Amino acid sequence: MKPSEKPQSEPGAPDLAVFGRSPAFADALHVGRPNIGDRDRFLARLNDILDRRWLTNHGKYVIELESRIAELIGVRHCILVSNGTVGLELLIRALDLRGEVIVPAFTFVATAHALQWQEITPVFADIDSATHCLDPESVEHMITPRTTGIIGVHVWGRPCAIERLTAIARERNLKLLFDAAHAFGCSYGERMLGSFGEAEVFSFHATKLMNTFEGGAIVTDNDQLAGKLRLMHNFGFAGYDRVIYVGTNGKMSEVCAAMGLTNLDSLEDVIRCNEANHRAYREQFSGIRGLELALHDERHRGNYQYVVITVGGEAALTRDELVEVLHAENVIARRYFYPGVHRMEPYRSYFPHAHLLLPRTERLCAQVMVLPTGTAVSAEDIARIGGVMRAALAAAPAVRARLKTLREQSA
Ligand code: T4K
Repeated sequence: MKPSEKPQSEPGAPDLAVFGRSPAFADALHVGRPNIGDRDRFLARLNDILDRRWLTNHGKYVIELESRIAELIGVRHCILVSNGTVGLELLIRALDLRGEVIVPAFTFVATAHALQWQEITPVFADIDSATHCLDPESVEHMITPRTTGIIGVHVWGRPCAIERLTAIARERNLKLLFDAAHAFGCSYGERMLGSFGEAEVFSFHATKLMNTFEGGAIVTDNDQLAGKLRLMHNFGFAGYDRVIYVGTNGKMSEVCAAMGLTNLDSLEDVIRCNEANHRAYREQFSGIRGLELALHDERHRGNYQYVVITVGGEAALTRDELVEVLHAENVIARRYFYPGVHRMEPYRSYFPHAHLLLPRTERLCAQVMVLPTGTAVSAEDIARIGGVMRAALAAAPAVRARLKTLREQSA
């Protein structure tokens, strides 16, 4: 509902914006508001960049950030790139993947696009309803003679079934890589995510736990692969006037690396803030029938960057109804990853029956909503969001009828 379509307030109606009350928030509360580190430190770095007139091409700040990330993850190589999608594209190409590659459909569309962009067919496997990550059994069912690899996605920063996927890849002679876009700062037991498979790719997009405005990183222990990736992300240059490989321009600029270093300095504070927000949401939603907050397994370290709620069949309102209620209150909840990559183009046209093979993905796509968190969201905001949700659920029949009327009026 747009603000111009604000309905008239009804006397005696629940205290909700869909009934014409003032929204709970004057300004929109977004999922993915950037976390921004110490401004003075960033500006000092920016001045240094300008003073030295070294703006990109593996400058001082890119080198420093690569070395700090490699150390944090516990790998030998980190190659910073212009964004996570380009990182995936480069890695897929460097590993010489072809034919078919198995991926989840419950992911951001970039995971599949990075394959399709190179005319490799993404084959969608189903997920485990408990972790929201690839189900190894479904992966096995999707393997054909044309399969060359598996891309696991650590959805919400929760680790994939790494051991089982590694065993499948080994047995079937497939390359295993991970889209770790959500998983910076997360671990699998004692070992950091980023250190598994052939290599892993982080995203440092503005909306991610740690941002470099736009950016990403490929991390690996494989020296040969790292060497190839370094050439590939810089046109194949191996020195002045010497191109020895086909490449593109996937480099990160100095200003992005300066932002990354600044944000890395405050990474632990951001994770602590996210964890506190996660706890606050947990308190708000505990005991509400049908609402389940996705938790982090205590055996692994989470970064808590996403607050993910599944709205089950027993809830008094559906996920979509709750999202409508929240949007009216200026809480811009997101339906990640609705409707599922298999239902987006071109995949929907290529594989019109894919949904029949992905029952758990289908269910989750209809149930998940992601709520605002990060350093821009306070405990008070979360209490207010909880209040809105409880008020809406308590008045579910009236809310449902009201939403129907509003939909009919705007049709
Ligand atoms: N693999 C996975 C599993 C991923 O989730 C992603 C990215 C990738 C690969 C690819 O990595 P990158 O190539 O992006 O590095 C967002 C992000 O654009 C995308 O990076 C992210 N995943 C995805 C989950 O979410 P959108 O289109 O849903 O949201 P967007 O960009 O409109 O931002 C969300 C909200 O955040 C906005 O409504 C407002 C707020 N926002 C956004 C920006 C950019 C701000 O407040 N400030 C900002 O600067 O995709």
